[in-house]
Amino acid sequence: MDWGAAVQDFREKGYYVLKGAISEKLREAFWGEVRGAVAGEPDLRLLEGNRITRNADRDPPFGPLRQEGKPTSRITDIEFFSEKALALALHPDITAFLAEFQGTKPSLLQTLTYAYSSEQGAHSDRYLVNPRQKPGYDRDTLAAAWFAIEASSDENGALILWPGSHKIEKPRLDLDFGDDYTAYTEALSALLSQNQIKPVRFYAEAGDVLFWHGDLVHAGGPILKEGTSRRSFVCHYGDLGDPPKSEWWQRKAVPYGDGFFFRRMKASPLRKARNAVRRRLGG
Ligand SMILES: O=C(O)CCC(=O)C(=O)O
Repeated sequence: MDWGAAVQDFREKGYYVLKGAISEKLREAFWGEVRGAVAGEPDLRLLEGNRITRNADRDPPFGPLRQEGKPTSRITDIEFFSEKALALALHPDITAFLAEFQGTKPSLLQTLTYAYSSEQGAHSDRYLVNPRQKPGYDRDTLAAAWFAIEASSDENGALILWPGSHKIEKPRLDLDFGDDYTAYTEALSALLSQNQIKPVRFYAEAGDVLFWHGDLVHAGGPILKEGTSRRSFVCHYGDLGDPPKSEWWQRKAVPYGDGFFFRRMKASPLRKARNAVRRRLGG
């Protein structure tokens, strides 16, 4: 594989597709571990909009990952509970591509696991990915890999991409819109039109991997056939150094294949007690 040519194409368009990179066996084993974690891991976290909840604190635990009228939920950091998540995230083809892009070994910053399209409006990840282990990382090295665990179509909300949009200056959700997501996505959509950047849909086959540049505008397509799943796994990477150092006491860098991930350290007894009180008080 000519990774240099692949990365040149990526730098130009802002995305790159590796067709059929992931075997069915690995995809299904991964999803089996996701199901296992949902059923048995009290500390698994779920993100809905901006709200994070622990599996154990939900009533009923987890429930469906999509409910009418609510933002689509995603599991965060499944790699704390799933070895197969690491086998995907730091697969040799993935780390080879990212090493070519970044010029150093990639660090896995965070992961999101979806059973459905997020239906999330147009956005760039550049200022949305803020890893606790190193908030001040070099954002020019940010890239994502999106793994198709199943095929995507118009019915289940195939991803929407705006090729070349990583090259234009954009407003920020936090600084320019006070975290008003609707106003932010509307402004981005207007900016894309002004720059005559037209969207393309990514109709994935199961096993495809799509890389997108940290500043490429993308969106989760609307689900046209209610209830149709679109299982996917999204990993964000950046250059945090080799070896990377966490600036946060609860994360420790661990080598895996040709990259790194961060393991969550156990909370101290004092912190555990404080968290329990907070939860009881609903804080
Ligand atoms: O899979 C999706 O629907 C969108 C994912 C996404 O936009 C993201 O994780 O940044």
